[in-house]
Amino acid sequence: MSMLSDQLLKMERHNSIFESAVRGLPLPVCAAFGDAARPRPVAFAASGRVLGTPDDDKVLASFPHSVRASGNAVLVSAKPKRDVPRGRRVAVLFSGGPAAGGHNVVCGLKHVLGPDNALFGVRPGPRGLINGNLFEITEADTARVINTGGFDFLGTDRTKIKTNAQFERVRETCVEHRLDAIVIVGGDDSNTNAAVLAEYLFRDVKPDGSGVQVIGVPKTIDGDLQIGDLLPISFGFDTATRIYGEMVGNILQDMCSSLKYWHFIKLMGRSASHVTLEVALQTKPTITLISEEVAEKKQSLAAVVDQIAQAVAARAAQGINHGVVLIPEGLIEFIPEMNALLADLDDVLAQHATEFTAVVDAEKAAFVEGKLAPANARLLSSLPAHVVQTLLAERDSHGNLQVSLIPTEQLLVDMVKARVKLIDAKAPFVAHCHFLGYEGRCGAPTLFDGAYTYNLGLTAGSLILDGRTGYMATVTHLDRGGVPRAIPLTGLLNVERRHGKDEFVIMKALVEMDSPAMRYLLSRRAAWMAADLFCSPGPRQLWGHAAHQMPVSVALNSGAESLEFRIG
Ligand code: FBP
Repeated sequence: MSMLSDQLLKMERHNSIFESAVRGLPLPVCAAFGDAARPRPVAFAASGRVLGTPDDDKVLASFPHSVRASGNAVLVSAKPKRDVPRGRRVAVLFSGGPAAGGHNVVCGLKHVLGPDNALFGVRPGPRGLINGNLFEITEADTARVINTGGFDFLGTDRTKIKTNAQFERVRETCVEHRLDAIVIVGGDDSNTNAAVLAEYLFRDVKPDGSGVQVIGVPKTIDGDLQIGDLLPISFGFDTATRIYGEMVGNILQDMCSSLKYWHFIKLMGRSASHVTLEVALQTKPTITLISEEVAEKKQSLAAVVDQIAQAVAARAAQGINHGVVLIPEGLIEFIPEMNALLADLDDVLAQHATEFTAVVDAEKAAFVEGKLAPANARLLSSLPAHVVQTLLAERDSHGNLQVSLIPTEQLLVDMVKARVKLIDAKAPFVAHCHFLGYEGRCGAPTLFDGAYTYNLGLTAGSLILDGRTGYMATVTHLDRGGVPRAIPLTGLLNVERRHGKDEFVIMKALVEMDSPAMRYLLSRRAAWMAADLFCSPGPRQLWGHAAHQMPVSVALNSGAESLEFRIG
């Protein structure tokens, strides 16, 4: 066999030249954890901040143990942990969509728990916890997965632990595997589930009557799990937006080279438009739609279409027949008339679930239209069949509509084409559609995500060794060394009407119109539309000058002086 074919064979199973190199990438740690080569657990103390929501009374009634234990106090790393407990058995799982850096959370956990405690991986996600599918994670495992993208080491799923039977099965898993703690790496819904589980497992699980600790870790590429200065961003957002930023930069470069196409690019991000805002700040495209702005201005679908069509016609009048339009994945849900339709649909589908399942596919739309308010029924019947089909599709286990399946970009292109013809029949308009979604979730973490997640793992493990439960791990001051903290989950819970009933939820953080990042976009957007001022952020770097960047929107919103992050 030739040397080259031998080398190619060795690359199989995650051993490309790149993957082998990133395993050796050094990760900085917050000063609180001491030496990066041998990070030590830290103890926590109350920071003086207490969280709460208008629904505090209802939260106390449903989560009495957790609220009394934490007092909803935010914790901050205080000093190195003395008398580190031994023999702890900790399980970790991924929940929801994958995001870059999850493997480093596991590595941080394993390293801080040390050889005297055991870490178990749960496969896959909450379903694995219900089914008791656990295996012990070794040092060799962490050396293999560190700095690699995706969640493939453990897998993930979207099961919501909600029925009594499911809770009982989780308790059985804890007893069978003699667990002391569970770490749930997930988004807003999964961390809400972590709060519920922390209360359920608070006591009477182990033979001595004690409970099982539950700690959440904030993950989602959508960036909609943010809690002011306590949680500037969830992990995975930076990597995903840097991957999308590179691709959008390339398309902008092609647009300006070919000079004949409009590109409509939908970007992932189920509800909030953080991903689209970030990619716009990185690349400066022709048009950027922000769902929250559409909602605030109460724009109809026709108004959004008209806004784009007018821009197409205005540029055509200048002899410019190209452009790039960024579209947030969740746009449809923020257009007021569509939002009213979706809320009505959710209630109808929840109330008539059994009848709806029995109706044959071809008649499902007519069945639902008969039960909707007249205006909503009219709107539904005006939409293309493929869009209606997606709106009627099964929700995930958290009750979410699968917005990534709605072809908003194609819907807009069709409607803009028709509208441009009416404004200026001679204006050329040739458009391509793109959806940048799944390709951004599992890339190897940026240095920002890699370091952030490793320190989140160290923080989550320290919280466990410090005897805490019902908290979400966080690291603040990302441009000034990094400070490990803990956010009480019950201090974040609100009651929201979802799918026809009241539920406890951690509210999704939407793009705020008066946030510095949004204000910056608004201050430059007209100039980007008038002339092609775009830039190409290029491929993400793990070594060298361009590696030490944090997301532009995070830097702007946190008042940082530059894009440079600094941990350690
Ligand atoms: P999480 O909030 O669970 O991290 O998932 C985010 C996301 O990537 C959304 O941006 C997208 O709408 C959705 O997951 C797609 O879900 P699925 O992987 O089930 O298709």
